[in-house]
Amino acid sequence: MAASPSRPVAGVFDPDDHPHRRYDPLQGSWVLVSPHRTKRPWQGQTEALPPERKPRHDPTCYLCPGNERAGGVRNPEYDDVFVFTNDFAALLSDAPDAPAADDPLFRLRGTRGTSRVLCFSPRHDLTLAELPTEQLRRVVDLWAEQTLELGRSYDWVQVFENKGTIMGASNPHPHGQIWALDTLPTLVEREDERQRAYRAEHGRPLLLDYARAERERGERVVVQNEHWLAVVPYWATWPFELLIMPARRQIGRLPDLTAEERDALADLMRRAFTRLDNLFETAFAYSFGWHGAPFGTAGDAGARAAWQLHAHVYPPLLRSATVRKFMVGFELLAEAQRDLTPEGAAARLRDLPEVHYLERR
Ligand code: H2U
Ligand code: ZN
Repeated sequence: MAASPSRPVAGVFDPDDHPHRRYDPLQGSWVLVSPHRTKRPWQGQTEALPPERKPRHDPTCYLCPGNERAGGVRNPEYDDVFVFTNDFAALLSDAPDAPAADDPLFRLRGTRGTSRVLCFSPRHDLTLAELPTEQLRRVVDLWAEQTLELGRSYDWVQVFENKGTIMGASNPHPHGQIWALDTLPTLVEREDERQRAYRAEHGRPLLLDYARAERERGERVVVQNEHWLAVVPYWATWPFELLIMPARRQIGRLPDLTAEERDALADLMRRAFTRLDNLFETAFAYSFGWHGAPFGTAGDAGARAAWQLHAHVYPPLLRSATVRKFMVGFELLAEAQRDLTPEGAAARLRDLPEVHYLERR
């Protein structure tokens, strides 16, 4: 074998140096880890940086208080959080019945649901990381209220946020979305299966065991408090991916959180997102969202015993405010792959201050 600059010394296996695969117990899939490649040079694409300073109110923003949205509806002069039905909803509550098509090559199912947009604050210029903790707490309450309400009609309530143009967010105004539907989406169905199987085999919820193990090991922990834990999961795909989960007890869904747990969550989220922003001194783009026990017939006793509430944070940035990880080639054709180890990523995030870089300037 020819010598190569990135080729580690063969011999005793070292997970910090040698290629290996790790198992994602929530998805039942594998990720290839290639730590020796972190030394390779890069001359690829860079992303344009968004402007750092935004106005508190933007007259052209369709989410700011008092402004007009598509179709001519005007937002109220809201001064807290604000929810409306997406003017371009991906799911419709009154979609017509679809005849089930069961040809093995042309299967189809009808589906009903709804999509909402959630404004986290009237301030156009702040992100979740910069919101005062009290306002972040209001956002947690809003997620819980919305989940409870939509869970009465739909099996799955997906709370999420796309942040940053490189993750497809259409507007910098701090906002998220909720899509609710009458069936379990594909990735959720797999988490449901995996958590039920783990509970059946081990007698405890998968993510409660995982949180305990990660608190003991410590090497992948980024932020924690009395009630919550944020780690770069052992099986992370994205370079600085985070998994946020309850630290100590089983909690099925957002509405089940106590007042104290909600305060603690606001604290943990502010600290975790501040660390991400501080890493490359930029508003860190991500897709972020909550998974909890399903509702309706999908939320039976078995599901409620197995599910642990958690949030996935998937940020694309890799080595600077402008260099992202692409999921291409091997990832699209074979399986997820990463270079930087989850332990290395967690150590970098742990080394950062919890004061936001914009506040320090
Ligand atoms: P994203 O930034 O994650 O794309 O969310 C913004 C949503 O806002 C998007 O789904 C909706 C879009 O359909 N929208 C409205 O409902 N009304 C508007 O006037 C513009 C955008
Ligand atoms: Zn705005």
